[in-house]
Amino acid sequence: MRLGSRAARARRSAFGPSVVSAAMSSGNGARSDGHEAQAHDVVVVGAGFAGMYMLHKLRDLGFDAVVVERADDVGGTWYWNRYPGARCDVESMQYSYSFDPELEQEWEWSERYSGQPEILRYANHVADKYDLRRDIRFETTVTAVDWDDDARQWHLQTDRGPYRARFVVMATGCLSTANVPQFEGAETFEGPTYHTGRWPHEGVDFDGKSVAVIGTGSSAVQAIPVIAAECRELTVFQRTPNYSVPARNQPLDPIEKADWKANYRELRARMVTEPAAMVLRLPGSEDLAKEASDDEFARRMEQRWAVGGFTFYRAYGDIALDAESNDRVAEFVRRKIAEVVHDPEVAAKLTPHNTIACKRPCLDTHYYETFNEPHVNLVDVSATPIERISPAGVVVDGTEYPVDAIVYATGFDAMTGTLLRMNITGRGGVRLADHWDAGPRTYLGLGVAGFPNMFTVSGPGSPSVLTNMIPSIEQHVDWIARCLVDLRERSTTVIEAEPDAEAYWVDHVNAVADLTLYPTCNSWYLGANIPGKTRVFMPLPGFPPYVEICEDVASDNYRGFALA
Ligand code: N01
Repeated sequence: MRLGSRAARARRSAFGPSVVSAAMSSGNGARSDGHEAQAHDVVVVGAGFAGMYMLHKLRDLGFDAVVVERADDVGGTWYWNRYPGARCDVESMQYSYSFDPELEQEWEWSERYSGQPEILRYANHVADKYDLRRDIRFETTVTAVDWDDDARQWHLQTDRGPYRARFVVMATGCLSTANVPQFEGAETFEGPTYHTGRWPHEGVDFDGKSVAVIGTGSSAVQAIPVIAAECRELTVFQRTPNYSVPARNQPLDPIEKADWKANYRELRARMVTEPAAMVLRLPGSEDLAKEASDDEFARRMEQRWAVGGFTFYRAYGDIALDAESNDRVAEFVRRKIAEVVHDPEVAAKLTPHNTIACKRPCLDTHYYETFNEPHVNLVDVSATPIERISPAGVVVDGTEYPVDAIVYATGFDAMTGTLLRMNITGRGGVRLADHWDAGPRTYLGLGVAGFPNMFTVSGPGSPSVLTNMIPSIEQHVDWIARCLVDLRERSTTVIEAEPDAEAYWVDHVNAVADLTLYPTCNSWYLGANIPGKTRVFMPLPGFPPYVEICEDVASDNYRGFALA
């Protein structure tokens, strides 16, 4: 068992003293609020999979790093999203860290796709194994982050006192700020309300209750069948119908698990050459859907529908690129919905007509089937939005739907929400909120011009949410760690994305996205789910070429970054 390097344990600071009084340093911009600022080489914000690995890596490299985390334990996404049915839709043998062969050999996944409790147990195992908690400050919320140009360091204010550091790493997750729509009268509702991304830890009992679920995204698609199995009556309020493909979850076959473990190094290496950083059960094809004969098309799609999972979307190479091919695949799913759902009126309401997979694709277990249950109702709010929430329930078009509890499965202020809420101010007092007024601007999704020494893990402009998140996180953490070591070796104290490089990268992300069908839907990828948010396609499609670009930039003396 590795507990981090001796140098790290000795808390040797690579860049300066470990604890400095904020009062003493008020001349260089530290807030003098009476608290002693803890000084570190690096402050990492967030103790999810990104923050945990970042801390482990930095310690091993001899940096003095600390993580601040608003929750009372590790896990990030998997700490907060405890709603019924919460499960990862990346297969468990691949949704795990690769950095330590011992870890991947000793951990036992039980299902093809792990449920939230198992993933959270894994996060806790990692925290224990590498003794991470001693450098994580839990229940600590960052309230302001200010760059001090004279001292070349960041000052962080938290609700538990100030910190200062040469570098900050934002490991804050892409989907970590809940979106709760401001429905009129919401506060008057007399029953309990829940957001899927803020689920109570003690669990919720829906037995005998009448429950409303608002939303039909990935969270709702997972939660609806499980809530329906528990409650007396379920009413789903759907604004946009969603395409979903069967996950085909099942206990993990011991032979398959053993095979992965025996070949993990080779398979991990293969994963990062795949478009979404995951190896699929059937290989992706470059054939064009629109050119396939009817028989061949039906055979191939049926096969992938039966196998389940994201392999469905790689049946042809042009599904995300060509409207005609996309619609052919969409029509296949529409026919499946009509086959599964007994009531034609309900089936029609559940049937999407937009581009398939331009919103985040959903995988399900009995989602459409659930609407055949006599106690499950579907209310279409596409034409007549939810009017208000009354003390007794949800009101649409003058009709009140009385319920005992409301579940908001209404998603997140994705990719930028958490960063912007931290009040980050860069060089010259420029606020990140102003710099990103017309949408997020980054270089490689790693750095922001005017915000020196601040790194974002899986930030906007990187493939992040379009991939298996853990390999993407590892790639970013490894890149940042290598960069910090390079800076230390060269006695360089400041690295900052150049405005030209950032402008080039923003154009590049947009140009790549415009080659795809992604921008054709009102998705959270575009910020379209949040009223007033600027619509810009935020993640970069194309994981493997991106990894090469990052490597190339680092090898070329951090091309596009100014070093001082
Ligand atoms: O959120 P969403 P999510 N009135 O934004 C509706 C990841 N994830 O939490 O489509 C009525 O997708 C909204 O309607 P519309 C994954 O990346 C992964 O479900 O905007 N409805 C939509 O139906 C995913 O994409 C996993 O018209 C309103 C829903 O709420 C991301 O998290 C599991 C409304 C929100 O859907 C977010 O998924 C779960 C309003 N005013 C999540 N406002 C797995 O790994 C919003 N809606 C399996």
